[in-house]
Amino acid sequence: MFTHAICRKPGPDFADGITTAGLGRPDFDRMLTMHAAYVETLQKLGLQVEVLEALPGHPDAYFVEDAAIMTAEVGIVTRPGAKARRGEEVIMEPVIAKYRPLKRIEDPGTLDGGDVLFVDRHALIGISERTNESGACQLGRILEAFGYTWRAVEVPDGLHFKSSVNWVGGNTLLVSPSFAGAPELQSYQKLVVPEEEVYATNTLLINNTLITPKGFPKTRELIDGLNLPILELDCTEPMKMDGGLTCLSLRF
Ligand code: CIR
Repeated sequence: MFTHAICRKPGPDFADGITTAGLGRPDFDRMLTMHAAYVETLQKLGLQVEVLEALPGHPDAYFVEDAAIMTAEVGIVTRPGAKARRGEEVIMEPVIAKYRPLKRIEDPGTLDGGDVLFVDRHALIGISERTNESGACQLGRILEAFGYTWRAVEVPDGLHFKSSVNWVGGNTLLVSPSFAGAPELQSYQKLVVPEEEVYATNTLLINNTLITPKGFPKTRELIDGLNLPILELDCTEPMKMDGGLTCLSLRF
């Protein structure tokens, strides 16, 4: 059960963050409205949410998930794979230290939280453009010490592992077509989202409720079959910045 979340407000410079989406420049007011709706949704699900102020000079810092990882036992300060995002982790350190003892990913490791998917006490760690083998192994060793198991998974496309694979309860993953046959994911049941809706694989499971992006009817049909409560949120602005529902919070 998650009881807490940490989010950060997007700043007026958020549109200067890294993006490959090619969906046009996002709108600040719409982004703020969406972010507020996201925070409110987490609160309605019973989470106590710490909302940090925007961080000028770090346009992607509201994607808090990448700079830290929280578990029930430990907080891990990451080492973001994009040079432009370095420094966010240093600023997150005192924030997560209020809640958990700290560990750190060290050079030469790089790791973004967007590449780390927990399925109960098993971590799937994507090796991507942002996360390297060293980062994955360092995290794996930290987690092993607390009784978690883990394995690395190659990310052939998309920004992060969780841009394409997310846990939707039980033994089931919501995956993009690229991961439908992934050998590392063989033991899971998979719901495969059609190519044109890959963005919606970034669906977030919070205490048995699914939060999914609005406007992806085929994905909605797939997850309706899980018989869990589903909430839809408008994600058009974070989508323009390559971000989604999981990146906008740390849950623990
Ligand atoms: C970036 O490229 O780093 C940001 N514009 C988007 C980060 C999204 N984070 C995530 O998927 N965990």
